[in-house]
Amino acid sequence: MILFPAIDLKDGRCVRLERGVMESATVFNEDPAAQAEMFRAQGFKYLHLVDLDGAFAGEPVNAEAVLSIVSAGSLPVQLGGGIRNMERIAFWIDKGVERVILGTAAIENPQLVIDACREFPGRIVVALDERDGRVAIKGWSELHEETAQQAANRFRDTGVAALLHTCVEQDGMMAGMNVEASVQLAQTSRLPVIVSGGFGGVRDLERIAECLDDNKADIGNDKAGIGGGIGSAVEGGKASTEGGIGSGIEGDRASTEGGVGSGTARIEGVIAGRSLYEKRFDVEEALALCERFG
Ligand code: AMZ
Repeated sequence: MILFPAIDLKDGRCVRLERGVMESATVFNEDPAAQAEMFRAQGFKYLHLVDLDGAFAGEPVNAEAVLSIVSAGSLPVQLGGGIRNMERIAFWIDKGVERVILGTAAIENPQLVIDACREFPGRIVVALDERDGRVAIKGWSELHEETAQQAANRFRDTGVAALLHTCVEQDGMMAGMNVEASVQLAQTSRLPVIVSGGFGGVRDLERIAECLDDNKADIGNDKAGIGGGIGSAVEGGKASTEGGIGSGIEGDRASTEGGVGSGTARIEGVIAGRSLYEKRFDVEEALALCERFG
């Protein structure tokens, strides 16, 4: 499991919001490239980068800051926010972005996801941000009619590398994640899911493992316990052949049962935001746990 440190950009600076509200922004670092380098030095392997102004504007706004991070090359980057057409996707991939995240465009123009996955296999992530049971788009300022589950079903066979599932109500609150909803999304969609919103510390990682494996007695044991638990939820099929973050991520399309604890589910990773900046958990411990989960 990957623990993604998040950098959200507003006015060229690293900020954290509460529940996605711009007015709640707290600035944590004026130098995004330096922040990325700090995350690398802490032992993180991949960066989750969001152009917040871009998500609201519908086009990249913090491109300069993004480029400063990507060209410094501290960590491979997945980037979202304001990427709404093929030209932008190609632009960022050409600049060295490992994976591109599509939120609003995936909902409003699902054909773009299909085309982009064909053009850039393994490098497209779809963001399904959920508020009041519906998908939130355009900087979370609008609610779409579909639920995340309904939208996810449309992307099942498009070849997306992963779904990013953010629970807006939890985001930036550090009070724990809506793990059950994300695991359910992974089970019904058969796609790897990145859990986002409310990460508070290692307890959330353990809860994911518990949720994936009913056998709670295995938690805390050796690889046969946690590793076996999560591993057993990942069954064969469709191994990714692309490099980058997506490599080694496998999804099984065979099972059709939904519901937590049944069928196949793959949690690719977790987004850490405010609790990371506020040093509310032990990074080393969290990274070690993720490593163990495989
Ligand atoms: O915090 C917010 N208000 C917010 C946010 N973090 N709004 C959008 N986003 C993120 C999504 C996704 O990663 O989680 O922006 C990306 C989607 O952007 P777009 O422009 O494709 O909808």
